[in-house]
Amino acid sequence: MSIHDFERYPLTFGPSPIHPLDRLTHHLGGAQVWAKREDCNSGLAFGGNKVRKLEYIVPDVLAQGADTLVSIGGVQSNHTRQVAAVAAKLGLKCRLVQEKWVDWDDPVSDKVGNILLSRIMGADVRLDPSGFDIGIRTSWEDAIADVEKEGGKPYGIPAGASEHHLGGLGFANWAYEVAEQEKDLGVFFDTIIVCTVTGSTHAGMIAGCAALEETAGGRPRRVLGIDASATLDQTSDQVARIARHTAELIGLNRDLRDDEITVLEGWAGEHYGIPVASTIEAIRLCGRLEGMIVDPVYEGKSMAGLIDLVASREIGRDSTVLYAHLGGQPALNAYSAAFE
Ligand code: 1AC
Repeated sequence: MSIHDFERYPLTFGPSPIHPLDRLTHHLGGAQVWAKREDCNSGLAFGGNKVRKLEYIVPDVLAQGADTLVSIGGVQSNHTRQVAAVAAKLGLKCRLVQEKWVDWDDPVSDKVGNILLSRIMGADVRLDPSGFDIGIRTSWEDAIADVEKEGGKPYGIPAGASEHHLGGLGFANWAYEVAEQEKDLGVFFDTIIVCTVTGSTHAGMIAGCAALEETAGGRPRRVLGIDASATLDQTSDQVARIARHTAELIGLNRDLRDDEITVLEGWAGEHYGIPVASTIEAIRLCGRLEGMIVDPVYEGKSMAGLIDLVASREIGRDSTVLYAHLGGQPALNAYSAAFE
């Protein structure tokens, strides 16, 4: 079995764009930095990394004859917004549990950005006071049971689609897509930087890169996850578990080594969803140098990591780095106070 044997329901425009970040590269004075843009990957509600994962989950939704997608995230979850978009596209209903994962005192944070888009797309949005946790949530299990009691046919998609058995496939395939784009562009990305919280984006990349190396003669590269959960142990365990499961699904004939699974701490701050000084600096830097918008919850933190790793030469001057932009920008609407 390989990644190519899994059914994929097309929800993206095709390969997401890759482009150099020349002015950022010049500013950092070191590694060549490029970005691969999941924020431009689809016409569904501004796209994002979850759309890629859902391409591999939708065939199972359709096979099961479900009529309602049930998912969960924080109030400003990008994931739930993308589930709402996919439900709308498929003509399904959508029930979303939006927990209070972030203690961010903005009076409109439950009204703007991602949650606004989910409401516009017709999702049944239910707020829940529970705090942050990347694991399986009883509020989500209750929502699935409620849809069933109401006579619906629910299909549960956990936070970030990460604890779903097919949740790592979207980004395993991303690795193959990168390899094709490298041939066209005449570059090789020796280092990938990705934000990690619930884990399946990062885990899928690890599994995909390992499989590429084993089956298609791919060159080894580092996939560095930047933790934005501020619950490092839980995220690291989840990344490792999903990476190993996904590697097995796509036919990797060996166990992943521990040194292939790297989650770096130092840029999350104390809490998921709360930007720190380095987050805000990274957001402003990308905006001013590249016109590229990154967000305070995910990409601002992974970009802060990239900047420091290049500055400290942990990523060498001769490195060519691919920054995975996962598409978290709509949450910015809830963070205006951070930029006053
Ligand atoms: C945490 C999964 C996550 C989201 O958008 O809800 N990235």
